[in-house]
Amino acid sequence: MSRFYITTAIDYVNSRPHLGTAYEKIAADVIARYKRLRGIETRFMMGNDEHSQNVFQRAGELGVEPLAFCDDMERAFRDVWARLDISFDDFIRTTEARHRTGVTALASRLTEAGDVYEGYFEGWYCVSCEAFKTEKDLEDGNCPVHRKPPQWIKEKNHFFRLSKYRQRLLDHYAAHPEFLEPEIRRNEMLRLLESGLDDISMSRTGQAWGIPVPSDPGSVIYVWFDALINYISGVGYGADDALFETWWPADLHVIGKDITRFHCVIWPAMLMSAGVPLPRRVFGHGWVHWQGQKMSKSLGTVVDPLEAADRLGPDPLRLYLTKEIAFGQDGDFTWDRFEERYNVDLANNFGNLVSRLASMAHRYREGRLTAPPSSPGPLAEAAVGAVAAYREAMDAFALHGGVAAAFQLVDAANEYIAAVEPWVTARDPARAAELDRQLYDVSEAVRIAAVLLTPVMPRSCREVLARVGAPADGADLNLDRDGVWATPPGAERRVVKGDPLWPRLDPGRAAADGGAAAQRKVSPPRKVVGRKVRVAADADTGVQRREQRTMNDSERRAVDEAPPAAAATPPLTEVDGATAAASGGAAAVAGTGTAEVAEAAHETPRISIDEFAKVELRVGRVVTAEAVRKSKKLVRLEIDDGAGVRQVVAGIARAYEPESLVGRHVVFVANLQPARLMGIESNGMVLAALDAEGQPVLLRPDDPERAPAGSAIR
Ligand code: ME8
Repeated sequence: MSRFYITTAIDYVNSRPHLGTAYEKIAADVIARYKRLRGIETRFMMGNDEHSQNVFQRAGELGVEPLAFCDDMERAFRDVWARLDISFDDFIRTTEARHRTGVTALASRLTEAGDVYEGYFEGWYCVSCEAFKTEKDLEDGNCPVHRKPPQWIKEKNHFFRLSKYRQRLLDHYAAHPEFLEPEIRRNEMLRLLESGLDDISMSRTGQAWGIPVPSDPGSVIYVWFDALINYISGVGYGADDALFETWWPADLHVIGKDITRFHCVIWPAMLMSAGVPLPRRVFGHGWVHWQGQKMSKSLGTVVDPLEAADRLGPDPLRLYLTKEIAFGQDGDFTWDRFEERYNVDLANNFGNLVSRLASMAHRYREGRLTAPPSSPGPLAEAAVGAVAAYREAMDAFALHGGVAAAFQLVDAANEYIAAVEPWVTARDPARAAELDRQLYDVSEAVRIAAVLLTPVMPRSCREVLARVGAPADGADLNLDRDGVWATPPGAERRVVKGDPLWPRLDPGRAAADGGAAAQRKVSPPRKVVGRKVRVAADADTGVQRREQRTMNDSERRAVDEAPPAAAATPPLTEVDGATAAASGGAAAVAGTGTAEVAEAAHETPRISIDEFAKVELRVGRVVTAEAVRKSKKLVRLEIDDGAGVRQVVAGIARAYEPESLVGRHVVFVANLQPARLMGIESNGMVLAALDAEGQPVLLRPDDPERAPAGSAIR
């Protein structure tokens, strides 16, 4: 069996993880889980970097022993990683005995190789970076990363002959172009190597917090030398040869771009000196930005990853970071964007697909789906394409591309439902096998999408797989076996209904509350400024020809389901004159319509244009639709009104399957006062014409591209 050893940077523990450091662990976790999904034996190691001066100082400020402080921080870090579902196999601390053994062994090898000598260092040192700086590294005298002045230090140090390895490093880069990715980082390192290398300090004097230099116990190993060695001490270097042989060289070091030089110049040179093979690859990811700056504890620009995970769940956070930030580049985090993507990708897209499938499977097949003996439909092809694109992207560490490929399949399944209209197929008993095929194919597409997304959203995908009747834990899945389209004739699947996996949020609320816990509710209608309906005063516009008419029996039944105490806002019934004439009338079939309508259309008094102008009519797009429980007529809709999403209850269930409504455009009254129907708040009224039987026929714009959600109607 092939193996994969993956590591992340080990974190300084002077403060808790933030979303930037968590991003790295999530990305590495996605890669590790993907490798396991591929059936590759994987070892994923992370850990804590404890011998930093910052850690020592922080412990001093708190009046505790540094080791006791590190013990506490380990618990805090492990807690965060557990809550983000980071599946590491090993967690190393640089204060552990196994690490000390590895550091001592490697430092001795460098000395034996003649690559260590004593000298004096005088220059700048940034404690936050734990790095020596030259004048040209500084910006206005400050460390460019931490935006504060470094310290000037002068001390006796042990030096490592880094300069000796310049050419060998260049040769290695030439022979192994894959050694450092992405390319921009490789080019940076090549420029650095080409400009020449100085020897570097590998020890600090006057400090007790650290691992003593073997030949000079009065000095400690410089924290970066110490830290880098974790990658080999974690797999038994200097202590357990069998373990070391099994796992080293590492297949991938995942690190932030700010520490590329340590990993791609100093670390390989140390290994060359010690005669240890180099890691196969290093990936230098970008930064998570917050308000235009690197998220950084020393800059104080941090978001707590637990707050983000608590708000919408760890999986939506993992998805956001993986999908929205091209791996290798910088990316922004904002609460608004996080919530927006949650709504778009999860509530409206993937989650909605799972709900639609479950409700159709139960409505038409009591939850049992059977694959019929006919050839697979077009979704099979979409799945094959998505799996191939996913593999290619994930193998190249283009995690965002892998997720996008999985979502292509989700989109294809939603489009397929819209195209084949299973609710129409279901009306014709002669098309039973076709309906079986349609539903089974959708369930298969959902299953495969869940398999592909398992590395990113392990918990949710487990739930999705259970709901589509293919229960499996991530650990049981194998891409070669489970990422293949399979609808063997006669195969059965039991689809399970459940609460929405990702209830839709009111977008825009997050920024306002500055990060409080999520309230999962649908928005009340928004006040739309400057978008009032204007009605042309021209008699030829048709406005004067529009009529109001009485509610017929069917409409009355619909609104009669409302509790008697419902608000009594007079609904205005209004449609385009031509449509109304062709379909025999027009009706308010929904919404706050619990009140009386003037009797007898022809006796209805005419209204002035000013009165009509009080009514705000708009185009909306149905985002979700579900039957209202215990009602034969009402459907609960969530409608994108161009400024947000509002809930409207409509009396159209006899004429429309809820699933058929998703994605379609409707015309609605936007400024009705809210009212309750069957206990559900309704914020507006959807308009429909009525056919000869009095059934509603929904209105929609002739060209939704030109009149999208939010367009005013005059
Ligand atoms: O550098 N966005 O530790 P650290 C993305 N102990 N990644 C970020 C980030 C951000 N805003 N901020 C930090 C150290 N990181 C050393 C590593 S390894 C032998 C020693 C990344 O706690 C950062 O680039 O400062 C690094 O890869 C990791 O988080 C830990 O940062």
